[in-house]
Amino acid sequence: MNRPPPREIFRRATARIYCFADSPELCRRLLAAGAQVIQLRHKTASDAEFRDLALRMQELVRAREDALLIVNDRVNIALAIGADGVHVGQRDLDASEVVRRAPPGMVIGVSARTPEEARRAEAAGATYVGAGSVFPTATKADARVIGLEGLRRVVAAVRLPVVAIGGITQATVREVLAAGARLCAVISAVNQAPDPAEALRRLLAACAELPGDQGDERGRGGGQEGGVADREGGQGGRPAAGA
Ligand code: TZP
Ligand code: MG
Repeated sequence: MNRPPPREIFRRATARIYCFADSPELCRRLLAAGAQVIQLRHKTASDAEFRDLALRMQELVRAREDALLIVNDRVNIALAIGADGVHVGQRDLDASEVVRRAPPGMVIGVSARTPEEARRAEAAGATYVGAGSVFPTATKADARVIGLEGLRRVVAAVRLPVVAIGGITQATVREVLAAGARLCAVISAVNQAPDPAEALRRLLAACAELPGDQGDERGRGGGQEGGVADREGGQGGRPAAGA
């Protein structure tokens, strides 16, 4: 199999829900339901447990040409196992330091609540910006709500693809994409559903045929609803330091 570099897999992803898994079993089910971008997020595992989970989940996504695994927070583990990607918040390791240490092609996501944070992430060489919390959420205790307006401001501030996060559900996913998000990151509406795979399938169906879909040239060309022409390339054309 000729698996493209992770950044290319990220760029090409047509499934517009960014998923989360904390077990290989959930990862396998989400992949089967169509997930292409999956983050390993586990706040309480020891480093040894986390590394083991990451390796097992990595094996599952590496069997696929169109899916990738992003490691949350633990940059040292992500780098040590050669993960496809890593995601850091504003209080984690500085984005430019992550970019400097990362191998070429690795996806680097950085959380940003404001246009200023987003611009700094972009200047540091991030691949995407994670913006939120768009809506109130019970999943992250310290999340502050930026609303759709805050999301639009982040989208307008950078050329990077923006991954919206926070309280996104079946009822809101389309308006979040319409605000310019490239992907919607969804935790509870998938992972706490009675059947996470089915919940993901329904969300993916709700996103289908929106501007920004791969088959939709309007979206790629910057149509009314959140054009993404400039947001798909990430670091395209502009080599990031150390990348
Ligand atoms: N960052 C901002 S909001 C959030 C994170 C990790 C939690 C998102 O979870 P949910 O359940 O989709 O609101
Ligand atoms: Mg973090």
